[in-house]
Amino acid sequence: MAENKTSERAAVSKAVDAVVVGAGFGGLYMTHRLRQAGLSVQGIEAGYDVGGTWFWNRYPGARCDIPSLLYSYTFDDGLRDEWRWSEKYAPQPEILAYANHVANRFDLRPNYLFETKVIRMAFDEVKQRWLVETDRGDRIEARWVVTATGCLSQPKAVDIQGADSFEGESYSTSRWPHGSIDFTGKRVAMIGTGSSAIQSTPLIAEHAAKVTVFQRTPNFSLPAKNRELTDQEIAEFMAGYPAYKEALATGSPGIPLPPEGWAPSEAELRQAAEHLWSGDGLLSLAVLPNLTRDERVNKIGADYVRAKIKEIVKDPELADKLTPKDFPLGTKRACVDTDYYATFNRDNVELVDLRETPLVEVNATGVKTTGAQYDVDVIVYATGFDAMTGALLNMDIRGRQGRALREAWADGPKTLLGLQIAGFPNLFTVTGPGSPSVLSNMITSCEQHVDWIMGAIEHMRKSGKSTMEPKPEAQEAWVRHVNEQADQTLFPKANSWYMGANVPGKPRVFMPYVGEGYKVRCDEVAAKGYEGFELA
Ligand code: NA7
Repeated sequence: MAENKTSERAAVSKAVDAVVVGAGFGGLYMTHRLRQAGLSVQGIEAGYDVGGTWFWNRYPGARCDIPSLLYSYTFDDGLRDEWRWSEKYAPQPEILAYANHVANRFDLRPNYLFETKVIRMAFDEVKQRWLVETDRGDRIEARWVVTATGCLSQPKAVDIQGADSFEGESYSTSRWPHGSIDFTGKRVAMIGTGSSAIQSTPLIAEHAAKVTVFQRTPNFSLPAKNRELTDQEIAEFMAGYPAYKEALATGSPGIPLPPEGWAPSEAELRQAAEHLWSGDGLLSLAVLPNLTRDERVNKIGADYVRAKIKEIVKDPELADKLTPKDFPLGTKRACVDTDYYATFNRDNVELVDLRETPLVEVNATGVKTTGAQYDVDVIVYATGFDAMTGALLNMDIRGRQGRALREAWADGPKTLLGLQIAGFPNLFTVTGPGSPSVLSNMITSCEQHVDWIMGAIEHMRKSGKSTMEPKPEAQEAWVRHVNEQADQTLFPKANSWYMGANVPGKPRVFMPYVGEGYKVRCDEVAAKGYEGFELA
Protein backbone atom coordinates (compact mmCIF):
# COMPACT_ATOMS: atom_id res chain seq x y z
CA MET A 1 0.00 0.00 0.00
CA ALA A 2 1.16 3.55 -0.67
CA GLU A 3 2.29 5.50 2.34
CA ASN A 4 0.38 8.67 1.68
CA LYS A 5 1.05 11.69 3.83
CA THR A 6 -2.02 12.50 5.76
CA SER A 7 -2.88 16.15 5.87
CA GLU A 8 -5.91 17.67 7.49
CA ARG A 9 -7.86 20.41 5.76
CA ALA A 10 -11.33 21.84 5.73
CA ALA A 11 -13.70 20.88 2.91
CA VAL A 12 -13.70 23.31 -0.01
CA SER A 13 -16.88 24.73 -1.44
CA LYS A 14 -16.50 27.00 -4.45
CA ALA A 15 -17.29 27.70 -8.07
CA VAL A 16 -14.59 27.74 -10.75
CA ASP A 17 -14.43 27.79 -14.51
CA ALA A 18 -12.82 24.37 -14.77
CA VAL A 19 -12.01 21.31 -12.70
CA VAL A 20 -9.05 19.20 -13.81
CA VAL A 21 -8.89 15.70 -12.37
CA GLY A 22 -5.34 14.41 -12.14
CA ALA A 23 -1.87 15.90 -11.76
CA GLY A 24 -0.02 13.65 -14.17
CA PHE A 25 1.39 14.91 -17.44
CA GLY A 26 -2.05 15.52 -18.95
CA GLY A 27 -3.51 17.28 -15.92
CA LEU A 28 -0.50 19.51 -15.26
CA TYR A 29 -0.44 20.82 -18.81
CA MET A 30 -4.25 21.26 -18.87
CA THR A 31 -4.12 23.29 -15.67
CA HIS A 32 -1.32 25.42 -17.09
CA ARG A 33 -3.23 26.12 -20.33
CA LEU A 34 -6.51 26.94 -18.60
CA ARG A 35 -4.78 29.31 -16.24
CA GLN A 36 -2.88 30.96 -19.07
CA ALA A 37 -6.26 31.63 -20.70
CA GLY A 38 -7.30 33.51 -17.57
CA LEU A 39 -9.70 30.85 -16.32
CA SER A 40 -10.06 29.76 -12.71
CA VAL A 41 -9.02 26.13 -12.27
CA GLN A 42 -9.37 23.63 -9.47
CA GLY A 43 -7.11 20.61 -9.87
CA ILE A 44 -7.83 17.48 -7.86
CA GLU A 45 -5.29 14.70 -7.35
CA ALA A 46 -5.44 11.45 -5.35
CA GLY A 47 -1.69 11.34 -4.64
CA TYR A 48 -0.06 13.72 -2.22
CA ASP A 49 1.94 15.27 -5.02
CA VAL A 50 2.19 15.57 -8.79
CA GLY A 51 3.40 12.91 -11.24
CA GLY A 52 0.43 10.61 -11.87
CA THR A 53 1.63 7.21 -12.99
CA TRP A 54 5.19 8.15 -12.00
CA PHE A 55 4.04 9.09 -8.52
CA TRP A 56 2.55 5.64 -7.88
CA ASN A 57 4.70 3.18 -9.83
CA ARG A 58 7.93 3.35 -7.83
CA TYR A 59 8.95 -0.30 -8.06
CA PRO A 60 12.62 -1.10 -8.72
CA GLY A 61 13.50 -0.75 -12.39
CA ALA A 62 10.47 1.38 -13.33
CA ARG A 63 11.40 3.50 -16.33
CA CYS A 64 9.85 4.77 -19.54
CA ASP A 65 9.87 2.54 -22.62
CA ILE A 66 9.94 5.43 -25.10
CA PRO A 67 13.32 7.26 -25.20
CA SER A 68 13.43 10.06 -22.61
CA LEU A 69 14.17 12.73 -25.22
CA LEU A 70 10.81 11.94 -26.82
CA TYR A 71 9.07 11.32 -23.49
CA SER A 72 9.06 15.06 -22.82
CA TYR A 73 6.73 17.99 -23.20
CA THR A 74 7.18 20.06 -26.35
CA PHE A 75 5.04 23.08 -25.47
CA ASP A 76 7.73 25.26 -23.96
CA ASP A 77 11.19 25.80 -25.44
CA GLY A 78 12.59 27.13 -22.15
CA LEU A 79 11.52 23.96 -20.36
CA ARG A 80 13.06 21.87 -23.12
CA ASP A 81 16.37 23.72 -22.95
CA GLU A 82 16.80 23.65 -19.19
CA TRP A 83 15.98 19.96 -18.64
CA ARG A 84 18.60 17.31 -19.27
CA TRP A 85 17.74 13.61 -19.20
CA SER A 86 20.59 11.51 -17.90
CA GLU A 87 19.69 8.19 -19.49
CA LYS A 88 18.28 6.94 -22.75
CA TYR A 89 15.27 5.53 -20.86
CA ALA A 90 14.81 7.68 -17.76
CA PRO A 91 14.22 5.92 -14.46
CA GLN A 92 11.05 6.64 -12.48
CA PRO A 93 12.71 9.01 -9.93
CA GLU A 94 14.00 11.19 -12.77
CA ILE A 95 10.64 11.30 -14.56
CA LEU A 96 8.98 12.18 -11.27
CA ALA A 97 11.61 14.91 -10.77
CA TYR A 98 10.68 16.22 -14.23
CA ALA A 99 6.98 16.36 -13.27
CA ASN A 100 7.98 18.23 -10.10
CA HIS A 101 10.16 20.59 -12.09
CA VAL A 102 7.23 21.36 -14.40
CA ALA A 103 4.90 21.92 -11.43
CA ASN A 104 7.44 24.30 -9.85
CA ARG A 105 8.36 26.11 -13.04
CA PHE A 106 4.76 26.91 -13.89
CA ASP A 107 3.68 27.19 -10.23
CA LEU A 108 0.91 24.64 -10.65
CA ARG A 109 0.68 23.17 -7.14
CA PRO A 110 -1.40 26.00 -5.65
CA ASN A 111 -4.18 25.03 -8.07
CA TYR A 112 -4.40 21.50 -6.72
CA LEU A 113 -6.12 19.77 -3.86
CA PHE A 114 -3.89 16.77 -3.17
CA GLU A 115 -4.73 13.51 -1.41
CA THR A 116 -8.24 14.03 -2.68
CA LYS A 117 -10.35 11.72 -4.82
CA VAL A 118 -13.31 12.71 -6.92
CA ILE A 119 -16.09 10.34 -5.94
CA ARG A 120 -18.99 11.87 -7.84
CA MET A 121 -19.72 14.48 -10.46
CA ALA A 122 -23.10 15.40 -11.85
CA PHE A 123 -24.19 17.79 -14.58
CA ASP A 124 -26.88 20.23 -13.49
CA GLU A 125 -28.93 20.91 -16.62
CA VAL A 126 -30.52 24.05 -15.21
CA LYS A 127 -27.31 25.73 -14.08
CA GLN A 128 -25.33 24.08 -16.90
CA ARG A 129 -22.59 23.40 -14.43
CA TRP A 130 -20.93 20.28 -13.08
CA LEU A 131 -20.98 19.65 -9.36
CA VAL A 132 -17.83 17.76 -8.43
CA GLU A 133 -17.73 16.05 -5.03
CA THR A 134 -14.69 14.51 -3.36
CA ASP A 135 -13.88 12.07 -0.57
CA ARG A 136 -12.88 15.10 1.55
CA GLY A 137 -16.37 16.56 1.37
CA ASP A 138 -15.40 19.22 -1.20
CA ARG A 139 -18.18 20.52 -3.44
CA ILE A 140 -16.92 22.36 -6.49
CA GLU A 141 -19.05 23.79 -9.24
CA ALA A 142 -17.46 24.10 -12.64
CA ARG A 143 -18.48 24.93 -16.16
CA TRP A 144 -15.96 22.47 -17.63
CA VAL A 145 -14.48 19.28 -16.25
CA VAL A 146 -11.39 17.73 -17.77
CA THR A 147 -10.45 14.23 -16.67
CA ALA A 148 -6.74 13.55 -16.99
CA THR A 149 -6.96 10.41 -14.93
CA GLY A 150 -4.54 8.27 -16.94
CA CYS A 151 -4.97 5.09 -18.94
CA LEU A 152 -3.14 2.85 -16.49
CA SER A 153 -3.96 4.29 -13.10
CA GLN A 154 -6.69 2.14 -11.62
CA PRO A 155 -5.02 -1.05 -10.38
CA LYS A 156 -6.85 -4.23 -11.25
CA ALA A 157 -8.34 -5.71 -8.08
CA VAL A 158 -6.31 -8.71 -6.93
CA ASP A 159 -8.48 -11.60 -8.07
CA ILE A 160 -6.60 -14.34 -6.25
CA GLN A 161 -8.31 -16.29 -3.52
CA GLY A 162 -6.82 -15.84 -0.05
CA ALA A 163 -4.64 -12.81 -0.90
CA ASP A 164 -5.57 -11.20 2.43
CA SER A 165 -4.52 -14.23 4.45
CA PHE A 166 -0.80 -13.96 3.64
CA GLU A 167 1.18 -13.23 6.80
CA GLY A 168 4.36 -11.94 5.14
CA GLU A 169 4.92 -8.62 3.35
CA SER A 170 2.91 -7.94 0.20
CA TYR A 171 3.36 -5.14 -2.29
CA SER A 172 1.73 -4.05 -5.50
CA THR A 173 3.98 -2.57 -8.20
CA SER A 174 1.32 0.06 -8.97
CA ARG A 175 1.14 1.27 -5.34
CA TRP A 176 4.77 0.83 -4.35
CA PRO A 177 5.75 2.24 -0.93
CA HIS A 178 7.86 5.35 -0.80
CA GLY A 179 11.38 4.55 0.33
CA SER A 180 13.30 1.40 -0.50
CA ILE A 181 12.33 -2.14 0.38
CA ASP A 182 15.06 -4.47 1.51
CA PHE A 183 14.75 -7.81 -0.25
CA THR A 184 18.09 -9.09 1.07
CA GLY A 185 17.89 -12.73 1.96
CA LYS A 186 14.14 -12.92 1.37
CA ARG A 187 12.11 -15.41 -0.62
CA VAL A 188 9.97 -13.42 -3.04
CA ALA A 189 6.93 -14.43 -5.12
CA MET A 190 6.42 -12.27 -8.23
CA ILE A 191 2.92 -12.61 -9.61
CA GLY A 192 2.58 -11.52 -13.22
CA THR A 193 4.90 -11.16 -16.20
CA GLY A 194 3.80 -7.82 -17.70
CA SER A 195 6.02 -4.77 -18.00
CA SER A 196 6.12 -4.08 -14.24
CA ALA A 197 7.28 -7.61 -13.39
CA ILE A 198 9.69 -7.68 -16.32
CA GLN A 199 11.32 -4.41 -15.21
CA SER A 200 11.50 -5.25 -11.50
CA THR A 201 12.34 -8.98 -11.37
CA PRO A 202 16.01 -8.68 -12.41
CA LEU A 203 16.68 -6.02 -9.75
CA ILE A 204 14.83 -7.84 -6.97
CA ALA A 205 16.72 -11.03 -7.88
CA GLU A 206 20.03 -9.28 -7.26
CA HIS A 207 19.19 -9.04 -3.55
CA ALA A 208 16.61 -11.69 -2.73
CA ALA A 209 17.50 -15.18 -1.57
CA LYS A 210 15.08 -16.49 -4.14
CA VAL A 211 12.54 -15.11 -6.61
CA THR A 212 9.73 -17.32 -7.85
CA VAL A 213 7.99 -15.83 -10.88
CA PHE A 214 4.40 -16.97 -11.39
CA GLN A 215 3.71 -16.69 -15.10
CA ARG A 216 0.28 -17.07 -16.66
CA THR A 217 1.18 -15.65 -20.09
CA PRO A 218 4.75 -15.31 -21.35
CA ASN A 219 5.45 -11.90 -22.88
CA PHE A 220 7.57 -10.50 -25.68
CA SER A 221 10.27 -8.24 -24.31
CA LEU A 222 12.91 -6.27 -26.17
CA PRO A 223 16.20 -5.15 -24.64
CA ALA A 224 16.45 -1.52 -23.52
CA LYS A 225 20.24 -1.45 -23.75
CA ASN A 226 19.85 1.50 -21.49
CA ARG A 227 22.81 3.82 -21.02
CA GLU A 228 23.75 7.37 -20.20
CA LEU A 229 22.86 9.94 -22.81
CA THR A 230 25.84 11.72 -24.31
CA ASP A 231 26.10 15.45 -24.97
CA GLN A 232 26.48 14.67 -28.64
CA GLU A 233 23.23 12.68 -28.77
CA ILE A 234 21.39 15.49 -27.07
CA ALA A 235 22.91 18.05 -29.43
CA GLU A 236 21.86 15.94 -32.42
CA PHE A 237 18.34 15.61 -31.06
CA MET A 238 18.14 19.36 -30.53
CA ALA A 239 19.41 19.98 -34.07
CA GLY A 240 16.55 17.87 -35.40
CA TYR A 241 14.02 19.37 -33.01
CA PRO A 242 12.32 21.79 -35.44
CA ALA A 243 11.67 18.89 -37.83
CA TYR A 244 10.38 16.75 -34.94
CA LYS A 245 7.97 19.49 -33.84
CA GLU A 246 6.84 20.00 -37.40
CA ALA A 247 6.14 16.26 -37.67
CA LEU A 248 4.09 16.39 -34.45
CA ALA A 249 2.16 19.39 -35.71
CA THR A 250 1.27 17.61 -38.92
CA GLY A 251 0.06 14.50 -37.21
CA SER A 252 2.99 12.24 -36.26
CA PRO A 253 2.08 10.19 -33.18
CA GLY A 254 5.38 11.20 -31.56
CA ILE A 255 7.11 7.99 -32.51
CA PRO A 256 8.75 7.10 -35.84
CA LEU A 257 6.80 5.03 -38.39
CA PRO A 258 8.18 2.72 -41.10
CA PRO A 259 9.03 4.45 -44.37
CA GLU A 260 5.92 4.92 -46.48
CA GLY A 261 5.48 2.67 -49.48
CA TRP A 262 8.31 0.31 -48.46
CA ALA A 263 7.36 -3.24 -49.51
CA PRO A 264 10.23 -5.37 -48.26
CA SER A 265 10.99 -8.91 -49.38
CA GLU A 266 11.10 -11.73 -46.82
CA ALA A 267 14.89 -11.49 -46.66
CA GLU A 268 14.72 -7.73 -46.09
CA LEU A 269 12.15 -8.26 -43.34
CA ARG A 270 14.39 -10.77 -41.60
CA GLN A 271 17.21 -8.30 -41.74
CA ALA A 272 14.97 -5.50 -40.46
CA ALA A 273 13.85 -7.72 -37.56
CA GLU A 274 17.41 -7.68 -36.24
CA HIS A 275 16.77 -4.10 -35.31
CA LEU A 276 14.43 -5.38 -32.55
CA TRP A 277 17.60 -6.11 -30.57
CA SER A 278 19.17 -2.70 -31.21
CA GLY A 279 17.96 -1.14 -27.98
CA ASP A 280 15.39 1.08 -29.65
CA GLY A 281 12.75 -0.69 -27.58
CA LEU A 282 9.17 -0.14 -28.67
CA LEU A 283 10.33 2.19 -31.43
CA SER A 284 12.15 -0.70 -33.06
CA LEU A 285 8.78 -2.35 -33.78
CA ALA A 286 8.35 0.36 -36.39
CA VAL A 287 11.05 -1.21 -38.58
CA LEU A 288 8.57 -3.92 -39.54
CA PRO A 289 5.88 -2.37 -41.73
CA ASN A 290 2.34 -3.54 -40.94
CA LEU A 291 3.60 -5.56 -37.99
CA THR A 292 0.20 -5.53 -36.32
CA ARG A 293 -1.72 -6.01 -39.57
CA ASP A 294 0.15 -8.62 -41.55
CA GLU A 295 0.56 -12.11 -40.03
CA ARG A 296 3.53 -12.88 -42.28
CA VAL A 297 5.45 -9.80 -41.12
CA ASN A 298 4.43 -10.41 -37.54
CA LYS A 299 5.67 -13.99 -37.59
CA ILE A 300 9.09 -12.85 -38.79
CA GLY A 301 9.35 -10.38 -35.91
CA ALA A 302 7.96 -12.81 -33.34
CA ASP A 303 10.21 -15.64 -34.49
CA TYR A 304 13.20 -13.34 -34.16
CA VAL A 305 12.36 -12.60 -30.51
CA ARG A 306 11.62 -16.29 -29.85
CA ALA A 307 15.04 -17.24 -31.24
CA LYS A 308 16.67 -14.66 -28.98
CA ILE A 309 14.94 -16.09 -25.89
CA LYS A 310 16.26 -19.54 -26.85
CA GLU A 311 19.74 -18.11 -27.27
CA ILE A 312 19.72 -16.25 -23.92
CA VAL A 313 18.05 -18.75 -21.59
CA LYS A 314 20.41 -21.67 -21.06
CA ASP A 315 17.83 -24.29 -20.01
CA PRO A 316 15.88 -25.15 -23.21
CA GLU A 317 12.78 -26.23 -21.31
CA LEU A 318 12.73 -22.98 -19.36
CA ALA A 319 13.33 -20.99 -22.56
CA ASP A 320 10.34 -22.72 -24.10
CA LYS A 321 8.12 -21.79 -21.15
CA LEU A 322 9.22 -18.17 -21.39
CA THR A 323 8.42 -18.04 -25.10
CA PRO A 324 5.14 -16.39 -26.14
CA LYS A 325 3.36 -18.53 -28.70
CA ASP A 326 -0.30 -17.69 -28.73
CA PHE A 327 -0.58 -14.01 -29.64
CA PRO A 328 1.10 -11.87 -32.31
CA LEU A 329 4.05 -9.63 -31.41
CA GLY A 330 2.89 -6.18 -30.32
CA THR A 331 -0.77 -7.09 -29.80
CA LYS A 332 -0.22 -7.26 -26.05
CA ARG A 333 2.00 -4.35 -25.13
CA ALA A 334 5.58 -5.46 -25.74
CA CYS A 335 7.94 -4.85 -22.83
CA VAL A 336 11.36 -3.24 -22.79
CA ASP A 337 13.72 -4.77 -20.29
CA THR A 338 17.17 -4.91 -18.80
CA ASP A 339 18.29 -8.55 -18.48
CA TYR A 340 14.84 -10.05 -17.99
CA TYR A 341 15.36 -13.32 -19.86
CA ALA A 342 18.97 -13.66 -18.62
CA THR A 343 17.71 -13.38 -15.05
CA PHE A 344 16.28 -16.88 -15.43
CA ASN A 345 19.83 -18.22 -15.74
CA ARG A 346 20.41 -17.28 -12.09
CA ASP A 347 20.30 -20.04 -9.50
CA ASN A 348 18.01 -18.00 -7.27
CA VAL A 349 15.27 -17.41 -9.89
CA GLU A 350 12.62 -19.97 -10.74
CA LEU A 351 9.63 -19.88 -13.06
CA VAL A 352 6.27 -21.41 -12.25
CA ASP A 353 4.18 -21.89 -15.37
CA LEU A 354 0.62 -21.35 -14.24
CA ARG A 355 -0.65 -22.91 -17.45
CA GLU A 356 0.83 -26.23 -16.36
CA THR A 357 -0.04 -25.86 -12.70
CA PRO A 358 -2.72 -23.19 -12.19
CA LEU A 359 -2.68 -20.92 -9.18
CA VAL A 360 -5.01 -22.18 -6.47
CA GLU A 361 -4.66 -19.59 -3.73
CA VAL A 362 -2.49 -17.35 -1.65
CA ASN A 363 -2.41 -18.55 1.95
CA ALA A 364 -0.72 -17.60 5.22
CA THR A 365 2.74 -18.77 4.15
CA GLY A 366 2.82 -18.25 0.43
CA VAL A 367 1.39 -19.24 -2.94
CA LYS A 368 -0.21 -22.56 -3.76
CA THR A 369 -0.59 -23.97 -7.26
CA THR A 370 -2.06 -27.30 -8.32
CA GLY A 371 1.54 -28.53 -8.36
CA ALA A 372 3.08 -27.29 -5.10
CA GLN A 373 3.06 -24.89 -2.17
CA TYR A 374 5.67 -22.08 -2.42
CA ASP A 375 6.46 -20.59 0.97
CA VAL A 376 7.76 -17.04 0.69
CA ASP A 377 8.49 -13.94 2.80
CA VAL A 378 7.25 -11.37 0.28
CA ILE A 379 4.59 -11.38 -2.45
CA VAL A 380 4.81 -8.77 -5.21
CA TYR A 381 1.63 -8.34 -7.21
CA ALA A 382 2.44 -7.04 -10.71
CA THR A 383 -1.04 -7.91 -11.91
CA GLY A 384 -1.87 -4.83 -13.96
CA PHE A 385 -4.61 -2.28 -14.33
CA ASP A 386 -8.26 -1.81 -15.18
CA ALA A 387 -6.95 0.05 -18.20
CA MET A 388 -8.38 3.09 -19.98
CA THR A 389 -11.84 3.08 -18.42
CA GLY A 390 -11.14 2.00 -14.81
CA ALA A 391 -10.27 5.41 -13.39
CA LEU A 392 -13.24 7.08 -15.12
CA LEU A 393 -15.78 4.48 -14.08
CA ASN A 394 -14.46 4.52 -10.55
CA MET A 395 -16.01 7.98 -10.21
CA ASP A 396 -19.79 8.17 -10.25
CA ILE A 397 -20.17 10.44 -13.30
CA ARG A 398 -23.71 11.55 -14.09
CA GLY A 399 -24.58 13.37 -17.30
CA ARG A 400 -27.90 14.64 -18.64
CA GLN A 401 -31.00 13.31 -16.85
CA GLY A 402 -28.74 11.84 -14.18
CA ARG A 403 -27.54 9.12 -16.56
CA ALA A 404 -24.50 7.28 -15.17
CA LEU A 405 -21.38 6.86 -17.28
CA ARG A 406 -21.31 3.27 -16.02
CA GLU A 407 -24.66 2.76 -17.73
CA ALA A 408 -23.67 4.63 -20.90
CA TRP A 409 -20.55 2.45 -21.16
CA ALA A 410 -22.09 -0.83 -20.04
CA ASP A 411 -21.19 -2.44 -23.39
CA GLY A 412 -17.79 -0.74 -23.62
CA PRO A 413 -16.59 2.85 -23.84
CA LYS A 414 -18.21 5.17 -26.39
CA THR A 415 -16.70 8.55 -27.19
CA LEU A 416 -16.21 10.93 -30.06
CA LEU A 417 -12.48 11.05 -30.83
CA GLY A 418 -11.75 9.85 -27.28
CA LEU A 419 -12.37 13.45 -26.21
CA GLN A 420 -16.04 13.71 -25.26
CA ILE A 421 -19.04 11.53 -24.47
CA ALA A 422 -22.59 12.08 -25.77
CA GLY A 423 -24.91 13.14 -22.95
CA PHE A 424 -22.02 14.42 -20.79
CA PRO A 425 -21.72 18.07 -21.86
CA ASN A 426 -18.56 20.05 -21.19
CA LEU A 427 -16.77 16.96 -19.91
CA PHE A 428 -13.50 16.30 -21.72
CA THR A 429 -11.36 13.17 -21.40
CA VAL A 430 -7.60 13.53 -21.98
CA THR A 431 -6.38 10.41 -23.85
CA GLY A 432 -9.79 8.81 -23.47
CA PRO A 433 -10.76 5.48 -25.03
CA GLY A 434 -11.25 5.89 -28.77
CA SER A 435 -8.03 7.91 -29.12
CA PRO A 436 -4.51 6.57 -29.87
CA SER A 437 -3.45 7.05 -26.21
CA VAL A 438 -1.50 3.98 -25.08
CA LEU A 439 -0.45 3.17 -28.66
CA SER A 440 1.28 6.51 -29.00
CA ASN A 441 3.79 8.57 -27.05
CA MET A 442 1.61 9.41 -24.05
CA ILE A 443 3.12 12.83 -23.38
CA THR A 444 2.64 14.05 -26.94
CA SER A 445 -0.89 12.62 -26.97
CA CYS A 446 -1.64 14.43 -23.70
CA GLU A 447 -0.37 17.67 -25.23
CA GLN A 448 -2.38 17.16 -28.42
CA HIS A 449 -5.58 16.54 -26.45
CA VAL A 450 -5.04 19.43 -24.07
CA ASP A 451 -4.42 21.81 -26.98
CA TRP A 452 -7.57 20.57 -28.73
CA ILE A 453 -9.67 20.86 -25.56
CA MET A 454 -8.31 24.36 -24.95
CA GLY A 455 -9.24 25.29 -28.52
CA ALA A 456 -12.77 23.97 -27.95
CA ILE A 457 -13.14 25.92 -24.71
CA GLU A 458 -11.86 29.10 -26.36
CA HIS A 459 -14.29 28.53 -29.22
CA MET A 460 -17.18 28.19 -26.79
CA ARG A 461 -16.18 31.36 -24.98
CA LYS A 462 -15.85 33.36 -28.19
CA SER A 463 -19.04 32.08 -29.76
CA GLY A 464 -21.05 32.43 -26.55
CA LYS A 465 -21.96 28.74 -26.41
CA SER A 466 -22.58 27.28 -23.02
CA THR A 467 -22.37 23.56 -23.71
CA MET A 468 -20.54 21.20 -26.05
CA GLU A 469 -21.00 17.46 -26.43
CA PRO A 470 -20.91 14.87 -29.22
CA LYS A 471 -23.97 14.38 -31.40
CA PRO A 472 -25.08 10.78 -30.74
CA GLU A 473 -24.91 9.83 -34.42
CA ALA A 474 -21.38 11.26 -34.77
CA GLN A 475 -20.30 9.34 -31.69
CA GLU A 476 -21.83 6.11 -33.02
CA ALA A 477 -19.98 6.61 -36.31
CA TRP A 478 -16.69 7.16 -34.49
CA VAL A 479 -17.17 4.07 -32.31
CA ARG A 480 -17.90 2.05 -35.47
CA HIS A 481 -14.82 3.47 -37.14
CA VAL A 482 -12.61 2.68 -34.10
CA ASN A 483 -13.86 -0.92 -34.14
CA GLU A 484 -13.49 -1.29 -37.91
CA GLN A 485 -9.93 -0.04 -37.68
CA ALA A 486 -9.12 -2.51 -34.89
CA ASP A 487 -10.76 -5.35 -36.83
CA GLN A 488 -8.33 -4.78 -39.69
CA THR A 489 -5.44 -5.52 -37.36
CA LEU A 490 -4.14 -8.49 -35.39
CA PHE A 491 -4.85 -6.75 -32.06
CA PRO A 492 -8.15 -8.56 -31.39
CA LYS A 493 -6.24 -11.87 -31.49
CA ALA A 494 -4.70 -11.22 -28.08
CA ASN A 495 -6.31 -11.30 -24.65
CA SER A 496 -4.86 -7.94 -23.76
CA TRP A 497 -5.74 -5.04 -21.51
CA TYR A 498 -6.22 -3.04 -24.75
CA MET A 499 -9.28 -5.32 -25.17
CA GLY A 500 -10.36 -5.21 -21.53
CA ALA A 501 -9.59 -8.95 -21.43
CA ASN A 502 -7.57 -8.83 -18.20
CA VAL A 503 -10.49 -7.76 -16.00
CA PRO A 504 -13.20 -10.37 -15.38
CA GLY A 505 -16.58 -9.16 -16.65
CA LYS A 506 -15.20 -6.16 -18.55
CA PRO A 507 -16.70 -5.80 -22.06
CA ARG A 508 -14.32 -7.06 -24.77
CA VAL A 509 -13.86 -3.97 -26.87
CA PHE A 510 -10.60 -2.75 -28.39
CA MET A 511 -10.23 0.64 -26.71
CA PRO A 512 -7.37 2.62 -28.30
CA TYR A 513 -7.67 4.06 -31.82
CA VAL A 514 -5.30 2.28 -34.24
CA GLY A 515 -6.18 4.15 -37.43
CA GLU A 516 -3.91 6.71 -39.03
CA GLY A 517 -4.27 10.48 -39.29
CA TYR A 518 -5.87 10.95 -35.89
CA LYS A 519 -4.51 14.41 -35.15
CA VAL A 520 -5.29 15.63 -38.67
CA ARG A 521 -8.86 14.45 -38.14
CA CYS A 522 -9.14 16.24 -34.79
CA ASP A 523 -7.80 19.43 -36.38
CA GLU A 524 -10.24 19.15 -39.28
CA VAL A 525 -13.17 18.66 -36.90
CA ALA A 526 -12.14 21.83 -35.04
CA ALA A 527 -11.60 23.76 -38.28
CA LYS A 528 -15.13 22.87 -39.36
CA GLY A 529 -16.59 24.46 -36.24
CA TYR A 530 -16.42 21.23 -34.20
CA GLU A 531 -18.19 19.07 -36.72
CA GLY A 532 -20.05 16.21 -35.03
CA PHE A 533 -20.34 18.11 -31.77
CA GLU A 534 -23.47 19.89 -30.56
CA LEU A 535 -22.73 23.42 -29.37
CA ALA A 536 -25.69 24.95 -27.60
P1 NA7 B 1 0.13 -5.97 -17.29
O1 NA7 B 1 0.91 -5.77 -18.51
O2 NA7 B 1 -1.36 -5.99 -17.39
O3 NA7 B 1 0.62 -7.36 -16.65
C1 NA7 B 1 -0.07 -7.99 -15.62
C2 NA7 B 1 0.47 -9.38 -15.44
O4 NA7 B 1 -0.14 -10.00 -14.32
C3 NA7 B 1 0.20 -10.27 -16.63
O5 NA7 B 1 1.30 -11.11 -16.83
C4 NA7 B 1 -1.02 -11.06 -16.16
O6 NA7 B 1 -1.17 -12.30 -16.79
C5 NA7 B 1 -0.69 -11.25 -14.71
N1 NA7 B 1 -1.84 -11.52 -13.88
C6 NA7 B 1 -2.90 -10.70 -13.65
N2 NA7 B 1 -3.78 -11.30 -12.81
C7 NA7 B 1 -3.25 -12.50 -12.53
C8 NA7 B 1 -3.68 -13.58 -11.71
N3 NA7 B 1 -4.82 -13.53 -11.04
N4 NA7 B 1 -2.91 -14.68 -11.64
C9 NA7 B 1 -1.75 -14.73 -12.32
N5 NA7 B 1 -1.27 -13.75 -13.10
C10 NA7 B 1 -2.02 -12.65 -13.19
O7 NA7 B 1 0.48 -4.90 -16.17
P2 NA7 B 1 1.88 -4.19 -15.88
O8 NA7 B 1 1.73 -3.38 -14.66
O9 NA7 B 1 3.00 -5.16 -15.91
O10 NA7 B 1 2.09 -3.25 -17.11
C11 NA7 B 1 1.09 -2.33 -17.51
C12 NA7 B 1 1.64 -1.29 -18.44
O11 NA7 B 1 2.35 -0.33 -17.67
C13 NA7 B 1 2.61 -1.73 -19.46
O12 NA7 B 1 2.05 -2.23 -20.60
C14 NA7 B 1 3.38 -0.44 -19.75
O13 NA7 B 1 2.65 0.34 -20.64
C15 NA7 B 1 3.39 0.23 -18.44
P3 NA7 B 1 -2.06 -12.41 -18.15
O14 NA7 B 1 -1.26 -11.74 -19.22
O15 NA7 B 1 -3.35 -11.67 -17.87
O16 NA7 B 1 -2.26 -13.85 -18.35
